[in-house]
Amino acid sequence: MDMNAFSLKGKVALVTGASYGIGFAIASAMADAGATIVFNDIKQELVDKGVAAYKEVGIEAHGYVCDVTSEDAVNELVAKVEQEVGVIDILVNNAGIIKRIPMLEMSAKDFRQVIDVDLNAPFIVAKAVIPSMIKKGGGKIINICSMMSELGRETVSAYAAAKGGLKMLTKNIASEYGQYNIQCNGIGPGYIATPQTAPLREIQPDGSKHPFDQFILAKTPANRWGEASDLSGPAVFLASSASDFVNGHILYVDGGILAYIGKQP
Ligand code: NAP
Ligand code: GCO
Repeated sequence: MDMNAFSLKGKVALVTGASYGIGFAIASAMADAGATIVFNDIKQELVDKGVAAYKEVGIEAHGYVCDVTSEDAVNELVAKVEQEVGVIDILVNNAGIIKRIPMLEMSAKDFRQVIDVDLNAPFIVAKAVIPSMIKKGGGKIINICSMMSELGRETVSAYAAAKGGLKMLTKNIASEYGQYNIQCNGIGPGYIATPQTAPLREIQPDGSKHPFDQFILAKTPANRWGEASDLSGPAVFLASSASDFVNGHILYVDGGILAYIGKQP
């Protein structure tokens, strides 16, 4: 096999919400594989911090301020990137939020905000990049799904609804645009140590692990939280020509959580 199939040399990758966290790790890995990195964040301050963080690891990333829930802002971003950097070959819909609120206490406004960022925005950004991908002869779209694309749990109704919908949006984009050599797949991370999950890992006042931390370790055969870098290889694979016949697939990178009933107490 020609291992160059895993190269992203000459490709432009847009990773949304990638100043830090999972997006930063995925973008850095794609840069290591040869891609030119474009990322966005909501605030200029975070974009500047992100550009500096990429520079620290030797990556000249192109950072833009853009709220992915705004269709006008996203269309403006894509036009600017195409002008200043080049046509987007790889899109990673990574930007996301979570609100952990029991459903009966959750306002419709809060529910809608999570759906807006985690489901509507991936639709908006994919819709903005697909026309140029078609013109160019193909492209790669990777949606960052979740364990909650398959499972529910208390307090995450909006997030689970969004990530379940994102799984099906992934399959639908694959179905509708596969004929144009566009592959759309998902990555479903397990529990990854990032700012988003920091509240679930806080050390308790008595110095013990957070109950949720203990719960997740018992549910994970790998017996550890994932690191954002655990997603690097899967992301490069799905962004490369090595996965040209993989379409509509959700690749779970979860240490085995979805396969495991959980450790007997
Ligand atoms: P994170 O640390 O909270 O980072 C999320 C990123 O998205 C931040 O850079 C944030 O920017 C950005 N963002 C949020 N709303 C945005 C908007 N409207 N427009 C543009 N950027 C926006 O989260 P993470 O843990 O890295 O997660 C990244 C993705 O992986 C999310 O989709 C998440 O649902 C998913 N995921 C995470 C885990 C996990 O265990 N961590 C597991 C499965 C899936 P600001 O800082 O400006 O808000
Ligand atoms: C939660 C966590 C999870 C992770 C991730 C798991 O509160 O349950 O935040 O939702 O973020 O999505 O795959």
